[in-house]
Amino acid sequence: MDKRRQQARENFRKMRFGMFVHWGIYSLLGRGEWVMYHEKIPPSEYKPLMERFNPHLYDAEEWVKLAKKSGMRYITITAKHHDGFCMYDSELTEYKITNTPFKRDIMRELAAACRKENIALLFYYSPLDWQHPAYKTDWDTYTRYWHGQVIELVRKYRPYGIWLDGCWDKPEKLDETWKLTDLYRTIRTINPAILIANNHHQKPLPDEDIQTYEQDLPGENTVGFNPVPPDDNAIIETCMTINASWGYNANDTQHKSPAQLIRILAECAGRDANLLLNVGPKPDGTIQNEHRERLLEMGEWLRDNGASVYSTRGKVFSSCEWGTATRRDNHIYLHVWKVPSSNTLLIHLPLQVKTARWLATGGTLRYQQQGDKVTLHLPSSLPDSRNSVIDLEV
Ligand code: FHN
Repeated sequence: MDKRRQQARENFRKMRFGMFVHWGIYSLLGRGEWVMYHEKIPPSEYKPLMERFNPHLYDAEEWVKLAKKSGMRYITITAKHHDGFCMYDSELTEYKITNTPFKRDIMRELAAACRKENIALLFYYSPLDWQHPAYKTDWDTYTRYWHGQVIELVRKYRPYGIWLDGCWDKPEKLDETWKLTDLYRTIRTINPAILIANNHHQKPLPDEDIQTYEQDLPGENTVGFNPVPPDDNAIIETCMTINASWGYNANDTQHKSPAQLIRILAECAGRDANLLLNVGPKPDGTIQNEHRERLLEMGEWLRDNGASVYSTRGKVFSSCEWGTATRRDNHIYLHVWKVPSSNTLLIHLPLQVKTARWLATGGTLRYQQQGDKVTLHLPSSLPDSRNSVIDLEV
C-alpha cells in the first residue's frame, strides 16, 4: 500500500470523531432525504425545487468552527445524494447548486474553510440516482457519468476521502457492476493518499479503506444494514443520526441526549472505531439548535476527556458491564457510566498499575492490585454521570 495512503489511514483513525452532513434541496420539504422516493414525487415535480433553494444563512466557516468546538476532526458531506442533485459545481450536469438562486459553490467554500481550520473534508457521493435517465436505460453511459462526477470531485476539491453510498441498489457482482476497482485506480492516480469508503454493506473490497456501520455500533446489526463483521484490514466507522433522520426532518424530535451521544462516541472508540455523527441542515443553511447544543456539549466533554478518545485504540477488554475502555501508550482509559452496586470496579489487567486518576480532574482513586486483578473503589456517585473516565497509568 502506498505510504501516503497508509499515513492517511492512520491519521484518520486518530481523528475518531467526524461530522456527517446530509444537505440538499430535499431540506426545503423538511421531511428527510428520501422524500422524493417515499412520496413518489416524479422528477418533473421534484427538480424545480432547485429554483427555490437559496440557503442565504449558509456560512461554511461557522459550520467548520461548530465542528471544531464539538471536538470533531473531519466533515463528510453529501455532494450528491440519491435524488441526483449536485451540491457542487459539476461540469457534467445543470442540476446543481450553482444553477439555483444561491449560485455559490457550497463545496468550494466548505473546502476552503476546512483547509483554514485543519479539518479533513470527505465527500459522500451516491452512485444510486433516482432521476438520471441512463440509470435505468443505459448502464455504460450512466457509469461514465457517475465515475466522471467522482473524478471531478477529487480533482476540483482535493478531498481527504470519498464516501460512496448506494451500490446496495444493485448488490450483485458489486465490483463488476459498479466498476469500483477501475474508479478507485483512477482517483488514486489523482491523489494516492485519498481514502475510500463504500457503504455497500458487504465485505470491504481490497482498495476500500473504511468499513461503515450505519446506525449501529461496530459488530452489531440491530437495524439490518450491517451483516458483515468488522474487517481487521479496514478502518471501522459508525455513522449515526442525532434524531432518526439524516436529512432535515422538521417533525423528527427523537433527539438522543448528550449523555447518550457521549457514550456512543466512547463505545465506538472502545471498539476501535470512529464515530461519524450526522446533522441535517435546514433550507436556510443553518444547523438546528437541538443538534448544535448536543454537539457543543460533546465538545465540552471532549475538552476534559479527549485524551481517552483521540489517537487511542480499542478492544482492551472483551466486555465491560460498567462502560468501555480505550488505550494509548502507557495509559488505559476506563469509561464508566454504570457503577456496580458494590461501588467497586474489578478488572483483569496483565499490567502493573502505577496510578489511577480521574482524567478530567486529576483526582486519585483508591485501588488494590493482586496479580492481574485490579479493584478500584468508586464514589457513590460518579463525578460525571454522562461518562467518567479513569486514567490508569501502567
Ligand atoms: O439511503 C441512504 C440514506 O439516505 C443515508 O444517506 C444513509 C447514511 O449512511 N445511507 C443510506 C441508507 O443506507
